[in-house]
Amino acid sequence: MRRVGRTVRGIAAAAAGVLLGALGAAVPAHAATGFYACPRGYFCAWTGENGTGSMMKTNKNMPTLGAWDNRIVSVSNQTTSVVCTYTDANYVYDDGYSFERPELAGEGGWTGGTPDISSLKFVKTERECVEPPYGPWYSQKSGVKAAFGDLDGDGYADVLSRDLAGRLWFVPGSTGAGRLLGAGWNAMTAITRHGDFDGDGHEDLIATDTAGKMWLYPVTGSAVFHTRRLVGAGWNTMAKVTAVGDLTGEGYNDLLATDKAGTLWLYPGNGHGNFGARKLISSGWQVMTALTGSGDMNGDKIADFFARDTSGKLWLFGGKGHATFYPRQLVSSGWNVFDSLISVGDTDGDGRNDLNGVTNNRYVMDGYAGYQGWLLLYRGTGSGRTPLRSPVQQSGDWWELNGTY
Ligand SMILES: [Ca+2]
Ligand SMILES: [Ca+2]
Ligand SMILES: [Ca+2]
Ligand SMILES: [Ca+2]
Repeated sequence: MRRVGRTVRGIAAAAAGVLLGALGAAVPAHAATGFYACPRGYFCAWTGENGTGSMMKTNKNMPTLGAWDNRIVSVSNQTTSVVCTYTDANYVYDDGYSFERPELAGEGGWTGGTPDISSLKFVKTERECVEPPYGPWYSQKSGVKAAFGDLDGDGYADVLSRDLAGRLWFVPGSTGAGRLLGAGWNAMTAITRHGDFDGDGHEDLIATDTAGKMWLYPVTGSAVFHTRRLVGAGWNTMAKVTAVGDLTGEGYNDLLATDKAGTLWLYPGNGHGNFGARKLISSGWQVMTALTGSGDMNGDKIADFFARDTSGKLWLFGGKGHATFYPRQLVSSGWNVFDSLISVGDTDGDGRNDLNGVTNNRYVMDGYAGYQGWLLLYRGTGSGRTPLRSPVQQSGDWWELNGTY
């Protein structure tokens, strides 16, 4: 049975519909009647159940439905988009909304109960029925000029947000108004950034794809991406690739990578967008499920990083500046509730680096798990003894995204 395309998040639900399933038994798959009268490339609606009665078809957004207002009883989505339907005109969802995914092969459509649809629109991902396709990100202006995290150089730490359709969005901390950078980013296995790699003084993005290629995306000071450049191949032997700032003390930003055997390697940047001979740091890193290059967290101005293990413990690795580290230090437990750990420097404006995270469905509130999509801020203290304060919830509107960087 297909999944019902009627869910409402955080608002009152529309009148409950009745799901009749794929209906394949009632209507031969190729007969151009009922649901199957809907041509490819269109969203169709009928005044009767199961694709009966009068039919309308559209492939364009409809802020009002004219003669079809409050008359739609069944629908079929033969497009490749998600179609959002709203119980009010102009995509207003005060009284509810729902969505219809593209019908899969053999599926007919959806039959509802109350005919209450008054507007509809086509989107790529379900969250776009009611949210922007990126997470709501706002930061406070930092009094300290950031060496990383601020992609457009305005003093506000920024993020990159990937949606489920694979689009990557630049979200400036100053306004939260996202800008599309491009599509196809679901082919990337690692997306990471931490300062400048090619020597122009602006932070760059590094990504590795499923074929193992590593790409450098030079970014201008206004967060415009230049044409990407191939850095190297063979990175699909790595489980994780993370930009961490300067760990060698030579003044160039470096990468850390763990391979699938659990070895941690440091790739020293050369300041021209490439890397020197890698250096083995240690083994046993297969127990680490996340690495994030936080910048200096313990106040010695040398870059540090965090690692999370399979049990959910977060560890701080304090850099010594010569590709060596102080003994790891336990920060706290319970970090398995995060999908993304976000290190973009100072986000609350006090001049000290912070750590943000977006939760997965293990996050518990009021005794219940399932709170996926919450952004939490851990303010940095600048002290190695207790590097992070208790978390502060920022927003619950980060659901159904595909990573924050
Ligand atoms: Ca910025
Ligand atoms: Ca650069
Ligand atoms: Ca440090
Ligand atoms: Ca801070």
